[in-house]
Amino acid sequence: MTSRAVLSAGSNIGDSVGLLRSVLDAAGDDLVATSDVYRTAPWGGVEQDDFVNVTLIVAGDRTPREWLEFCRECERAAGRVRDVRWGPRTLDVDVVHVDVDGEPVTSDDPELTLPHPRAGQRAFVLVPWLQIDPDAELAIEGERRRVVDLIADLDGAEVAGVRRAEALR
Ligand code: PH2
Ligand code: MG
Ligand code: MG
Repeated sequence: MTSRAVLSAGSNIGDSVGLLRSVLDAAGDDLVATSDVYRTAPWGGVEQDDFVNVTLIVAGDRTPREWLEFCRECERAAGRVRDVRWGPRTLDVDVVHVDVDGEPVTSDDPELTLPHPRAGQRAFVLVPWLQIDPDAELAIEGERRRVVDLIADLDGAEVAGVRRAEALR
């Protein structure tokens, strides 16, 4: 199965930029595009350090479930630490969106809900995604929305909290 996936990676513990780079390295030839690194205010109400985030596009011979496995493998390799929901973590890699044969995949599997149910509210996902795909679209409650419009609908302070920091490669 040839698919294209949008992944979001984040970290706020340890060598965070190095951990983001480890995801790109693991993607190898499947890596299609990478955003710059963004420094982002924590989303979700837990008081903690700022995160670094990237959004990447990968494509290859994997099922959506296999992209999830790829993400988990990256997290394991990073010695993932996570205690609190939406709290600090060494490395989090989430599957945001998958296309198979050019069509978006939807799934209500609790382990892999597609598209990611909270991506549309997260400037730290959407802003880097828009950088690498200006035409990106995300289904919100079944309705296809342009990512550029989703960002315009977010709270301005939230968007301003997502600051482009450096190129990864
Ligand atoms: N990840 C979370 C919770 N909050 N906030 C930012 N800015 N970036 C993240 O990657 C992040 C978050 C849990 O997945
Ligand atoms: Mg996450
Ligand atoms: Mg996650």
